[in-house]
Amino acid sequence: MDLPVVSEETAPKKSGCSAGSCGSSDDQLGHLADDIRQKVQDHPCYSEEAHHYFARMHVAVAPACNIQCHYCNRKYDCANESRPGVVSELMTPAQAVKKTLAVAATIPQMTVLGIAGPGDPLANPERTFATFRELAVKAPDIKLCVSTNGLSLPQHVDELAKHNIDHVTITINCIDPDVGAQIYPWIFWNNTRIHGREAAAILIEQQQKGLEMLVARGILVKVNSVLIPGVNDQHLKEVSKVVKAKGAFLHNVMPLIAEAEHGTFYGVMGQRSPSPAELKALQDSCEGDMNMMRHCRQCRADAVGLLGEDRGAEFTLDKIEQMDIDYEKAMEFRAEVRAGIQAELDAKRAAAHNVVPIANAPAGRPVLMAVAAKGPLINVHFGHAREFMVYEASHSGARFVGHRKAESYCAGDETCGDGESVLDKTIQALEGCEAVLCSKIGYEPWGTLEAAGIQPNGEHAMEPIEDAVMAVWREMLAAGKLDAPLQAKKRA
Ligand code: CLF
Ligand code: SF4
Repeated sequence: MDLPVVSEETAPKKSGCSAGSCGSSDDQLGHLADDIRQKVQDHPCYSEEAHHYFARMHVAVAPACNIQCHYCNRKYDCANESRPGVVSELMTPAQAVKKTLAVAATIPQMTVLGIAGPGDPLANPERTFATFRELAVKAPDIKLCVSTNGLSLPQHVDELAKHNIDHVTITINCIDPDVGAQIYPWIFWNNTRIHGREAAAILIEQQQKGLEMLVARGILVKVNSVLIPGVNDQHLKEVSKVVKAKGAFLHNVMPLIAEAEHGTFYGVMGQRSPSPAELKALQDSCEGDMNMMRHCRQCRADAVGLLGEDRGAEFTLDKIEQMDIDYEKAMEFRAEVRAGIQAELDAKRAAAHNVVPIANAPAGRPVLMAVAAKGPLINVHFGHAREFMVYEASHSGARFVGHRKAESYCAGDETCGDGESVLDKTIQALEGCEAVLCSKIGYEPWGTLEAAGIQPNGEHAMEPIEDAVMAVWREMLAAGKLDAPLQAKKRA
């Protein structure tokens, strides 16, 4: 994989905000109370804007789980918080602390340490809290975060509060035990394995109780839900309403990952995953009730780096052993880097604040555009992109709506190997997008994309994403391309 580093190319640079080009990322934080904004502004999962600038890491200290989900096979990562792929190294708390300090010293933008598996962190409370306890002392500038299925949550809420853990994710796939019985074959509860509807009812009750207890203690709660077509797709809007009413801060609806080769029940049974269009439609329908997260990358339980990148290979246990870490010195550097990013974001928000709305804004339909970028600038060659961020541009601005995974078209040369079939797959992944913005693109893929109805654009290299997306939208508008509805063949 193309391992991204925070370099001149990927580091945040200027990100001026021209009229009409600021979308949800700025608006997202504007309405929040100061104390909440402090908690989310540098958390890459809780703020869409922050995910362009700040990194997170997970330490895989929690191997066991107390429930079974039909989408999980723990030879692969926890599907709640990770894409399938084995955890490379299970760690002891002491190793996890060492790794965290090494990453923090190397990646100053790493602001959050999460424990998200590969099992359930609260089914492994000694290992989880030993890690948090030590990090709270040794790296007080790192936010601590945990993701759980919620079964054991109520009994651990006080401990979570004691360690100053401000962010907790609960995976809630249903609030109806009949739906739950189709997702969870069993739970392990009071030393007994319980099956079916009864198991789902206990799990749901514990999740809801845990949510209420966390909110009562002022801890921010994000709810993750796995969208499973035909099982909970009709039900998740109700879930969204209920968790919002109970005080959850953010709802992250993620697509089911079910491949037969992962050996999960759903994978083997041929349960399908939702399409990007189905996922977006559900997220849109929930949005009136709830803040929706759309930038989740379903990370591995040992992920390191910006969301969507994986620098884990740089921090294996043997490599960490070789590192000489002066954390006090690193803390100074971290503070400098973060102050720089903060100044950058403040300037961006001030510019957004000063934008005067355009009277009689021109009509023109919304357009989906794919963007090849790491961070806030358009800085990735089309042929190197492993994912594309998708923005919806309209007269009200550019709005991040999701991302699409892709295979790298080629490793530096557009004419290499079996580039054609990879390109076909990328075109399928970009279904519904009318333009793709990247730093550069080769002649061949350009022609193939154009023929497929996706206009390539390499003219906005190193420009802020939202500005570039809006510039392209305005060009399309001026060219009269946005008067008629999009032809059905291009939309999902
Ligand atoms: Fe990790 Fe989760 Fe904390 Fe983030 S991930 S424990 S809240 S620090 Fe983030 Fe990854 Fe999605 Fe999770 S992108 S899978 S939502
Ligand atoms: Fe797997 Fe996570 Fe479900 Fe446990 S809670 S079975 S680890 S997906």
